[in-house]
Amino acid sequence: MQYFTIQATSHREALEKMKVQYGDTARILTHRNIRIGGFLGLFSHEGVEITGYLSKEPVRRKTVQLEEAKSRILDNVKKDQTLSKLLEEIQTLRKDMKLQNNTENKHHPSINEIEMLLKSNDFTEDFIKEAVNWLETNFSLEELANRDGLQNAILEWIGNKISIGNPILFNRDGNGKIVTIIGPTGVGKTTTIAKLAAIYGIGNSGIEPKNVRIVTIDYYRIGAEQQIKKYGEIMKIPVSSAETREDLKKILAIYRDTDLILIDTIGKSPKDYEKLGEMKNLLDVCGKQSDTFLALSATTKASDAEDIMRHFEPFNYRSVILTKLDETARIGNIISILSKKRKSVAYISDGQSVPQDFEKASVVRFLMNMDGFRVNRELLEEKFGKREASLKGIWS
Ligand SMILES: Nc1nc2c(ncn2[C@@H]2O[C@H](COP(=O)(O)OP(=O)(O)O)[C@@H](O)[C@H]2O)c(=O)[nH]1
Ligand SMILES: [Mg+2]
Repeated sequence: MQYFTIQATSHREALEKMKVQYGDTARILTHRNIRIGGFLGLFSHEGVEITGYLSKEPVRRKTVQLEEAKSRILDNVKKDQTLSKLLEEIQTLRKDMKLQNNTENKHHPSINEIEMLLKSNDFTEDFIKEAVNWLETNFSLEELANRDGLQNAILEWIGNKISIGNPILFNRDGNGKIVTIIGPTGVGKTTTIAKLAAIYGIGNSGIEPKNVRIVTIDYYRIGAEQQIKKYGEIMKIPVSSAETREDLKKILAIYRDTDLILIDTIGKSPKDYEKLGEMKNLLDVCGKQSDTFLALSATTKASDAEDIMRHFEPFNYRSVILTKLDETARIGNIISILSKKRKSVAYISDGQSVPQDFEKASVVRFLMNMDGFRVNRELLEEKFGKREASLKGIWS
């Protein structure tokens, strides 16, 4: 991008100079009054300074457009068109002019570039608007011209919008820690339960194996119970199923001395309010002891994700487990909605392998996933790595 600065004694003269030197591609960015010439402030005179840049496309003169439109209208009239046709023409012309005014030169080209990148990463319109607004109000022209710097800045801004939730924290009072995973059908709740059971039950990444039990209330779906029982068998972790509040109460009482009770839940459609109500009633037996996570697939559309979060709100889930991260290169949709709903994400799941494809969520990991950005990993590690290291939790 080529920038220019022009000084002149009047605004009109500055514009004329600009036209002569740069023609139709010149776009003005700033305009200010200055003092020109002189020595130590003496003999100087008033003047103006304009700055701007050269656009790739020359501005199509509006007068040319108007002329074209006028002859189009006259042609139509000549052809004996009705008055309504004429009105239609005028309206289209008006719209065209408005559209052109709206898109032309609205933002600095660097901001346009960021806007496109955010769009291609599936960030929501609201989120993008906020980002553009932030760039417009906080960056000087000079800073805007530094595109790499701007990309780092916007990534950091996005990073600050991502909230990372604590992983499972074990009670110190010896009571069984209950972890419940809720969420729509097929997002990977059962797979995640198996992963957590393996990580904590078998011991992994330097963790002492813990006493783990699995409870399933996924009895509606044929085969669902077998699925988790199979995992249990392989890992030698007992699996019980609960169909009623009484069942669940009993099971929790029996397992009160275990380190971790993982509860796998029914994956009914979030729109099936009746079933959700039943499930809530059943899970209420766990009381405040339950640490509840919402499993959400990274492939979910932003509007659907928002609906899901709303429907599961009554379960008071503490944080989100983002699943199927391996199935999409774009996560702006989820980041936008998590930020809008002020919800944190504690874990990510990025594949079907138990327990490998599972880790604590991290801002750096999310930002590294961003498509089309020239990511400076070191810089991001420095900004966010330390903060994440200080997050409590035994498993890192
Ligand atoms: N690609 C991918 N598939 C997953 C992931 N987690 C689970 N799955 C698969 O998604 C399907 C549904 O998983 P399941 O755990 O039964 O979902 P649930 O209905 O929520 O319990 C299974 O085929 C899993 O192997 C993941 O992180 N990535
Ligand atoms: Mg399941």
